[in-house]
Amino acid sequence: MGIIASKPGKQAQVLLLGLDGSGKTTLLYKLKYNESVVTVPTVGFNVEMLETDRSSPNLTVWDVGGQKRMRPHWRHYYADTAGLVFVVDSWDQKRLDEARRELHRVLRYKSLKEVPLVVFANKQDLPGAVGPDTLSLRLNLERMCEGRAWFIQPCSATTGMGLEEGFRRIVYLMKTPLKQAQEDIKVKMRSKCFSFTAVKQVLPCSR
Ligand code: G3D
Ligand code: MG
Repeated sequence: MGIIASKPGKQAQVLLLGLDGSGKTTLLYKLKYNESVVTVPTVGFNVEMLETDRSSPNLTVWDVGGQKRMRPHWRHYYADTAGLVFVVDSWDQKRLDEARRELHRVLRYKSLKEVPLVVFANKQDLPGAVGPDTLSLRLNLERMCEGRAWFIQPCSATTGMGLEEGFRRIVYLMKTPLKQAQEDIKVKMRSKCFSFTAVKQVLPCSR
């Protein structure tokens, strides 16, 4: 019996957004199958289920195309979204302003007001990629995310670095009241050993 059957009704929707070429589809399939896939621009969407530990809902992850003509359709996925993941190409500095504008547009939607956010600072394997601190400033995250639980996760979708950590964080933020999450993060930052104890593991599904 699979975990889905042993956790009836426990399912949460995570929306994976970001500009075209930021690495969303690569990230989703690396996380799910631990395989680097050759991607083509996503027209429409990809959807995959990720299984989590018994205490957390499984995740239905929607990877929606990021091209300009697809972005007006993003809002059709907002209603049931419990967690938001925004992927940024940290190497392509020419498109960071565009990424910021699109992220801010998403965050202003009323129905996403209290939905937790994890930003993946992707393509950290490339020399010259900006780190999470700089990216957080360039995206003006602190100000835009007032009243929202959020986290920025450096990662590489091609090597897999940071992917499970980032998804563990979104699960944790989805499960934890905002005040407690902020307290936990402060305590763990102070002790310099930042780790999430509330969520054991996000396990990629077996095929
Ligand atoms: P998207 O789904 O957000 O549109 P894709 O983006 O997953 O299709 O990825 C776009 C391109 O970026 C792909 O290269 C992919 O291999 C590359 N890419 C994604 N993540 C990373 C990463 O972490 N590091 C590096 N170096 N490249 C990455 P192509 O050449 O097929 O366009
Ligand atoms: Mg894609």
